Amino acid sequence: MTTSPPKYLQEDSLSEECKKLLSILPKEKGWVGSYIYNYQGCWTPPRLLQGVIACQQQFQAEDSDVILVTTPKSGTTWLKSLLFALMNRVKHPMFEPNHPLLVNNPHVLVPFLEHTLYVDGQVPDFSTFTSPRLLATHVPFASLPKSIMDSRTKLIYLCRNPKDTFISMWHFANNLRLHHKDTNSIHEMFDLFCEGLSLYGPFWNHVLDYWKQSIENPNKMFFLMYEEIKEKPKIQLKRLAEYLECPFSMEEENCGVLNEILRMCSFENLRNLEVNTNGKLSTGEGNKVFFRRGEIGDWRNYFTTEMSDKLNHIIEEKFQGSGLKFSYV
Ligand code: PAP
Repeated sequence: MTTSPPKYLQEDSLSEECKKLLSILPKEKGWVGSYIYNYQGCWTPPRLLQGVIACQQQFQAEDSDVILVTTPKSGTTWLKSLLFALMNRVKHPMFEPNHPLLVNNPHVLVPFLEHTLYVDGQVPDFSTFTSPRLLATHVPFASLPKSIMDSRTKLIYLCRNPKDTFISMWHFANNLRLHHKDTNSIHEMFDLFCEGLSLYGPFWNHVLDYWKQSIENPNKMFFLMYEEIKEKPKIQLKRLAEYLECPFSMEEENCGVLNEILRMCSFENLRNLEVNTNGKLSTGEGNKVFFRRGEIGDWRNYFTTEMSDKLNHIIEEKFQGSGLKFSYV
């Protein structure tokens, strides 16, 4: 059982600068901590906001960086593992018995900028990183550190259909809330989600802003959905390799490297590893919370017809004319 919230949700020891900013930002009740604040159009808990600001002020992107951007609960852990395996397959061949993914949670191998590296507002130590650096973030497009767009850094964006995203988020929040006495009903959380009040919400703004960027600048931004990886994992992995300019050779294909990456990063395999069953992140969460069900369409087990209709209506309204379509909703 969790005894204290993960570090990025703790509200103590914030910098004076952050406290000053919080005092003037719009705030609303959060799902887990007491409040979330609207910074640059996006809802964020206080500690994460400190991380976002430190990252905006200090992060210097390198041309060779690869940054995974995701909406929370869209399959970040999965894509982190796939990208790590893909990009490090020369240094860490897939069939080696001590592959880092077998003994580390993907969040350790591919750290979040604002959740982990900059969460204390300090300059992190990048000296142990090898090039190309593989990093991650949940921040919306408007809040990306400037150097990311000014450099040749490549971005990969991942989202997931909003119904499954919501259910995954709701479960995750329930886990985090174990240390609180109160519980929030699914309906209460659902209404907040629909109003845009969720971690890094509004969900639709997050997705649409990156979607537009991916259309305008496909060499800089690769847009992907959880459902697309589930449906055609091999094709998506090959597309990612090509986008990152490290395509699979014929020999690798024949030797089963692709299949082995997909097998190693599969839900079943990662979930059952000792590190992901009993391990914990430095931010406090147990690794196992990142491996709940790993399926498309779990929302059907929770949504009423009214909830489904309401979200369909919002999706229709928000994404109309964008060319973006979610499947399995
Ligand atoms: P984060 O944004 O907090 O990092 P993230 O990894 O995006 O979390 O979301 C976790 C979801 O990805 C979980 O979905 P669920 O709640 O619907 O089950 C988790 O099960 C799923 N997931 C994690 N690893 C995998 C994987 N290897 N394959 C497929 N789904 C996965």
